[in-house]
Amino acid sequence: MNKAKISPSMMCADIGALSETLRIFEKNHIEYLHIDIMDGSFVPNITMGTDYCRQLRRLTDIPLDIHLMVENPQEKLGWFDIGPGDIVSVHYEAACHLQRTLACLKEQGVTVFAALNPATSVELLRYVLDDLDGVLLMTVNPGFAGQKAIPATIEKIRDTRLMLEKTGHQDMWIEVDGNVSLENAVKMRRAGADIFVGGTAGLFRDGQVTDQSVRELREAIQRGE
Ligand code: S6P
Ligand code: MG
Repeated sequence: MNKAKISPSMMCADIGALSETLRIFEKNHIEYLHIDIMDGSFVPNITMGTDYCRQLRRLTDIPLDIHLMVENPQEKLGWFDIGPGDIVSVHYEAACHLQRTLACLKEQGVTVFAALNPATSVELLRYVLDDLDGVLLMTVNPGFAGQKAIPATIEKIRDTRLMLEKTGHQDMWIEVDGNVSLENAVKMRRAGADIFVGGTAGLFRDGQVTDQSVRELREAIQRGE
């Protein structure tokens, strides 16, 4: 089992309290910052972009976990200031030539993940597993924070972990994104997840993150071990 990590969803963070929020993350050894890049086309919403990533980089040393929800991701990879230590996730459903896109990311030295919508089978990644460091499983349909998790995604985490073990990729990461509440975090960890995106359900429960909300999420994850 990989060591569990938390990746707070920055679209849920209070923009007026960004510096304080980052200091709380640093103090609590938060491992990544999850940044949702939405283009209004692949998903019905528009969120953060390249400048936001650049500014965050200036404010903290916490590595970025960039979740690209955009059409034609390959042509946009060069827009981001990314490098070793950062995670970049590309959606299977958005990349026409997924293997080529993943290889391109690898050349940039980043940690490469493929993201899957809830309805997409993990079997579809079987022939690109060697090009991946991890899989990002959406447990809600991408586009918005504050949704309810789709129950079948717990079974999907289990199936993914099983497939990784069977194919000799047991060290690969499984990231879960969507409604990672304290209750769901236990089940997700038990099913085999390693990286937990903390949003309105788990980390920003009262709109703000606190030492206590980080601690409670870590404890919930640990209860699943
Ligand atoms: C959704 C996006 C996610 C959300 C996160 C919010 O499209 O990819 O990263 O920001 O899931 O978390 P929560 O706890 O509000 O569902
Ligand atoms: Mg996300």
